[in-house]
Amino acid sequence: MAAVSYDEQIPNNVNLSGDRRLQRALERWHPGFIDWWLGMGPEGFQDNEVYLRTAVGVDPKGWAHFDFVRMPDYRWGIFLAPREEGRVIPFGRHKDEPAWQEVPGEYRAMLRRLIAIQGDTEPASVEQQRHLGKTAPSLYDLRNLFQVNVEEARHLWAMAYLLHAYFGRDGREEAEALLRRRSGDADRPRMLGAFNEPTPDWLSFFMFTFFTDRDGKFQLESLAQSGFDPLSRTCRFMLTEEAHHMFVGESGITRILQRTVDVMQEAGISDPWNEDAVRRLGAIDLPTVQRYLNFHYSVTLDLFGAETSTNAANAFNAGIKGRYHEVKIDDDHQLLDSTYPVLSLREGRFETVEEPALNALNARLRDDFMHDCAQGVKRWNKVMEKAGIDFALALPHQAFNRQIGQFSAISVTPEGDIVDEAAWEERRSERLPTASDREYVASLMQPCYETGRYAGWIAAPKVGVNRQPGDFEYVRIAE
Ligand code: BYC
Repeated sequence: MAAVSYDEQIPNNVNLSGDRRLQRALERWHPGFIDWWLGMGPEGFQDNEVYLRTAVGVDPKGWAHFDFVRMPDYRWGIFLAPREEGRVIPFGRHKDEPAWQEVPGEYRAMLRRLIAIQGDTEPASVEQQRHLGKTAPSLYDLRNLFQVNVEEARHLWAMAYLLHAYFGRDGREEAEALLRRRSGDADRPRMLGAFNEPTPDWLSFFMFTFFTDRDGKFQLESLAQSGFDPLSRTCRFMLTEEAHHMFVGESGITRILQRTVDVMQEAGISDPWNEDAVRRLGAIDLPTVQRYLNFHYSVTLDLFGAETSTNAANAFNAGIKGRYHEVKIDDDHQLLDSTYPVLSLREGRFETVEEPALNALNARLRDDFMHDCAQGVKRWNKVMEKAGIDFALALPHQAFNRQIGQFSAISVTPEGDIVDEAAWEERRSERLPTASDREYVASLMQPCYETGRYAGWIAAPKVGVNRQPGDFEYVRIAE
């Protein structure tokens, strides 16, 4: 396994010093990246020391090294999972041919587009989260936010590397463009919808890392199957980082729920729908958590594209983007004759239709994602069950609040009833965060930077980062 070299300006395990042209190209991109980080990365805290983990190798078991570092000095770099000798393309028309080490000419445009989309999401999320440090509920959470941010920035490096190393001049231009687009900008927005939504508060942040980073897990896993070996190896290593981001989201919401039920129990509030009573105690009421969940889940479902897609079929046929856990699936991996059941709209009603499996790949990946989300929601609901509070969070119906695909044309309740637009609008405030929900959540967002202390709306974590004690100073705030 190639060890990570930290002696060079750009840490890497791809023998960058052996390719002077590529090294120079990346060294030219580097200052633009640092400018972007300083201008669009976390606001403030750039001079504070933060307890961060850095990759020291690509072995999933022991890759991390924890230490205090100023974020601009973080050792971003290029880390690929080790090359598997004799790897073959696992699916599609080229199944069982040797995996490509160079970009196959006929699929160049398709590959470049997928890598650019993936690359675009990474800086976008950092931009979305850039103001959150000012309102962190604890030093522990502040540190987790920054860990997520530096790793998303490293994922940007991963895609910029592929563009520079394998796509010549247009790859370089694409890598420059990744630094120029801006989340939410009217003229130069990020490519995908969810990455232009603001992340104004920590409830949104935890929902984003639970749902949207999970989209990342499923998309990266499908790209990790790719017959283009450098993409596969890059994504395999990125997946090990993504797991932590989903942990931040899942545990963040668990801690919010825990605090809410604790406060309700202490005050003897048994009716979870009594939002005002819970709010008067400074906790986040459960219906508000549900509305935020509805928003983030539905916006993230859009990231999987249309239910039936020839783009997805072409990428699979070409051996460029596979299915989730492709190699573990027991079928012919070509899908020429098979079908897949897709929830569809037929004459104004839902109907499950057997579509050609190749065209249904987006729907299939979305199904895998929905299943994974449902498991997480079950774990969240244990908090209320244990406290004996009669409230369960639920994923809304997959057609609820959609902007992409066939369901974007209809109005659907979280329970899955198709209603007319006026009826939907009338009850919007029960289903999606309202201005007053957002105002209330915003009012709670006061920083809590005292070592070992937590804001009143969130419980302390069960264990510290890298098993550090409860009073550990994760971010050195005091000058
Ligand atoms: N917004 O045939 P369709 C992550 C476009 S998250 C705007 O269904 P396809 C992360 C589509 O481009 C993972 N446009 O498209 C998480 C197409 O346009 P063209 C990111 C959209 O290609 C947290 C047209 O509509 N990675 O890593 O099958 C923090 C027709 O649609 C949207 C990837 O997504 C949308 N939501 O599916 C940090 C992987 N949806 O070509 C990071 C790469 C569709 O007709 N991307 N369109 O002009 C893909 O695999 C696919 O491009 C998509 C879309 C799944 C996104």
